[in-house]
Amino acid sequence: MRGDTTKAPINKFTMLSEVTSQEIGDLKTLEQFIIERQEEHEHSTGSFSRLIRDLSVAAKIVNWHMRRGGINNIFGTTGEINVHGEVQQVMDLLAHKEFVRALRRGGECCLIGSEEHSEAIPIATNGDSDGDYIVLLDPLDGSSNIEVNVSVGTIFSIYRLPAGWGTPTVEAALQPGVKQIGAGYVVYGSSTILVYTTGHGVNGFTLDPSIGEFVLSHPNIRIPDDGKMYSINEGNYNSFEPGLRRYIKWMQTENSEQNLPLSTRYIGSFVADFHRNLLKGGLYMYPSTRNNRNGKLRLMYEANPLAFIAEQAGGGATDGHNRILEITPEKLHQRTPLYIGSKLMLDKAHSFLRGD
Ligand code: P6P
Repeated sequence: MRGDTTKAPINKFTMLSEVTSQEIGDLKTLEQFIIERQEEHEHSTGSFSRLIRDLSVAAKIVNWHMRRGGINNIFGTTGEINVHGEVQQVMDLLAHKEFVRALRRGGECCLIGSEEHSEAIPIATNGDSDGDYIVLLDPLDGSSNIEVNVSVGTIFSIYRLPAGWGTPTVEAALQPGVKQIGAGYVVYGSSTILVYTTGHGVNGFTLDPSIGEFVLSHPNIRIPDDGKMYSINEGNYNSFEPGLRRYIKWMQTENSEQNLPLSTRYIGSFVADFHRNLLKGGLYMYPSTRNNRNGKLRLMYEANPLAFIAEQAGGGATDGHNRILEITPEKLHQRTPLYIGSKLMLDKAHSFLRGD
């Protein structure tokens, strides 16, 4: 009704078409949010804010390619095998190049570690690397799912170049997860959402294609202490350690008093499984298996960044025994078993793994 002053308040379910131009101003973009929060970093010069902006620009470009992949025939494999002996997807390489390009242009980053590149990549501008930050990333996790239209994601981890280090080398990147100054992921799903933390809580931003901006949609995310879903590839059941097999069987028992059985939800895309568990409660597990004795997930650019987010949201992450963020890294691409998500589910898993 014209002039109706009883309009419902804007919330995350409000369609943009229902929002007047004045109300659009109520939406907070990622860039506005970053600038608002800038003073959280001592000695903040704005360079960290620009780094997050650079990552978000690359995410928008990857999203643009992704949404047309089937039309532009950029799905499928490159015919190459990546550094880990895995078949490389066209989109893996494209995402890697877009993030390297954005970080190189932004000038805030001095070194990149990428799942798609065997060696760390120094980012020297005008002959000298003047960036303060090291970015480790999985440009496109779960990419084998792309051509069947299943959600995939980008994961990034940010460290400061240690003071007085000199020329950045891969050793400068090999810092334990507790030294991260930022971490995040982008999930390219039914919508494209960027979630990140700088150690002051976790916030999520949904890409609004009509204005080309990530808009704050999930402020101060907290993971439920308990959950009703667990994520694991049960095809590997027979190679799991006995305590884990007992834990899985416990979750499958019929016991209404203990709200059992739980449900299993396993997308085969870590970022998608993690994002659902972060919002709804749950536990993702990728333990040691016959084909991956040290687990499959990489410590530096998969486990550490999402462990930082999980802990900042009130959850946790371990290798089944030790806190992920305290593992001292030895190699850029090293793997680790991973248990990550709701605190009470993680505690229960540890109890079974200890044989309590
Ligand atoms: P599996 C994708 O390759 C990935 O790294 C994660 O995103 C995913 O959770 C896992 O591997 C799936 O591995 O062995 O269960 O197919």
